[in-house]
Amino acid sequence: MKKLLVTAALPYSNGRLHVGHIAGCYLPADIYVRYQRLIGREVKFVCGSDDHGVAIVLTSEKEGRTPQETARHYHDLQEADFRGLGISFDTFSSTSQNPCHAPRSQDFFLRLHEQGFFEKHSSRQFYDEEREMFLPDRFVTGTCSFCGAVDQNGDQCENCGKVLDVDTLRDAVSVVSGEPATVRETVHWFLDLGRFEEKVEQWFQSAFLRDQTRAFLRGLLGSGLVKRSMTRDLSWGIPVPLKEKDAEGKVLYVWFDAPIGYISNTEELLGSGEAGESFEQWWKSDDAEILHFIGEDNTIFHCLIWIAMLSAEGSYQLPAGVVVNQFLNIQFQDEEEEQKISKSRGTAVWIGDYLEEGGDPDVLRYYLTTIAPEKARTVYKPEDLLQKNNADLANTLGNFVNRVVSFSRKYYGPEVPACDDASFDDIDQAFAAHRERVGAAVSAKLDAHEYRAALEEVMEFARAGNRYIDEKAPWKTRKEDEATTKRTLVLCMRAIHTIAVLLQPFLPQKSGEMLALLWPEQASGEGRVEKPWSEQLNAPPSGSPLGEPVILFQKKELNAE
Ligand code: B3M
Ligand code: ZN
Repeated sequence: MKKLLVTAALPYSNGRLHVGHIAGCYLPADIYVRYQRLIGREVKFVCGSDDHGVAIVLTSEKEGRTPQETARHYHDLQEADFRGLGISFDTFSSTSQNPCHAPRSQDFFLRLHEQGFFEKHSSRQFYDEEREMFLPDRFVTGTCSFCGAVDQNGDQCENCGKVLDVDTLRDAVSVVSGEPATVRETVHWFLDLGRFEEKVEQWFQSAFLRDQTRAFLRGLLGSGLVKRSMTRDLSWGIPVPLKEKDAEGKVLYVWFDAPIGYISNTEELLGSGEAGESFEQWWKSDDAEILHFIGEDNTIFHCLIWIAMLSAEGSYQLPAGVVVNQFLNIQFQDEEEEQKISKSRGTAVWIGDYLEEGGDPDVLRYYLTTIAPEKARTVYKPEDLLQKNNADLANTLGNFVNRVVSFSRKYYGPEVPACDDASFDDIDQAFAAHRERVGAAVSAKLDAHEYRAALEEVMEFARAGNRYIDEKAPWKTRKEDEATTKRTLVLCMRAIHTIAVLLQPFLPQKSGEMLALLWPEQASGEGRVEKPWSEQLNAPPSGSPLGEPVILFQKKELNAE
């Protein structure tokens, strides 16, 4: 098994994180990473904030900070949110604070420059006459001429995904002054993506991509790749590393330096070789593979531009796949239609608020996985979260666990009772057989990046456990048939153990509590047990002490309509 480097998109450090970010790429990446660690794979999970670009400059102006202060401020808030949700990065660095990042990015730029991959030429860009500045990317808004969507920026249409520039963004207005934007000539360094079409096409054949990502890229490849400027007229960013006059005052395009952050953050984490381990053993070695997790709006940048950049640079390996989620919309109880999650329209559910209000991280992880936008856009409904907390987590899972352990402790003492495996009846057999297969079913779904379906396999087994105990009714058999009653309870305990092992990637805390309850002897430290995936079919033997039952999931009051 190759080593695995997983990256999750570097969030812009100009705002807090909301549920859409988490559902988009951080949670699926974390689930996959935890699963891979449990099956014994060597994994590095790399992320960090994306600190450059116009977005950070605009927020800084609005909030009265310098760009560096803005980047630090939001980096720290984001890091706390990720920690609160149990997102298990090996590093959450920052493109403006990681000392490896600027040199690594400039080196990358120079490698392309030396090989003659840049074309320097003058092009027309939006300009703000009043503020005397060029208006790259998000400094302008206007209407997308492809699909007619209003309020789009000068880089990409959020609605149709097309690239926007002076020719395709209509009625452009400067975000800085509010005045209509003019157009002026300026010199930039362009990468002709068309030169890499074959390379991208080859990569596209063998990489892991979901169907809708493939279809989207097919369309773009079909209409031909264009030249894109890799530099910007901006004061915040990484200086273009060329001595010539034209390069003065110019910085690397944020989408040029940001993905290089995956490399430089690995470099910062592992060093460059002097101390033994090196980032190159992950980025330039056959025994490692790389997997990116992103949201749909980042597809072009990762699957076309980044692949072209890496192919041009030539020394790094291409990613084995890019796992792309679609957008998560939101719908509040009193509203008829779902809408986009938006900070300005106040339709975001912030992670910081959720955690501060005492929200359980595993409950949010659970809910977001059940609505994961893997194939199409899906909708977050606050009521739905409460409802699933009550029905799935508190009832199907929590009650089941509690019923079994409390009942067994009450009548047979604080240890796992005896069980004669030779006397299974048909119902026992069927339930035990389900347990034998559920692990492989969950693995197969996780291997295919179908997180939602993987979790559903576990929950389906938990529901089967509820049906099993209802059918066997140990509260009835207790009086006349102790052996059968004990067998029922033990089979349930084995099932709970299996469920707990399989839930580890999804609900890291709650699964640990379940394992500690069932088999406290194996719990290490503060009740934290990490069971290898292969132990799903192990279970505490008869005579093994049980923990004290706890309420795993609190029921939540549903708001009346
Ligand atoms: N910062 C876009 C975003 O936050 C961008 C991702 C960079 S990944 C290299 O949506
Ligand atoms: Zn559009």
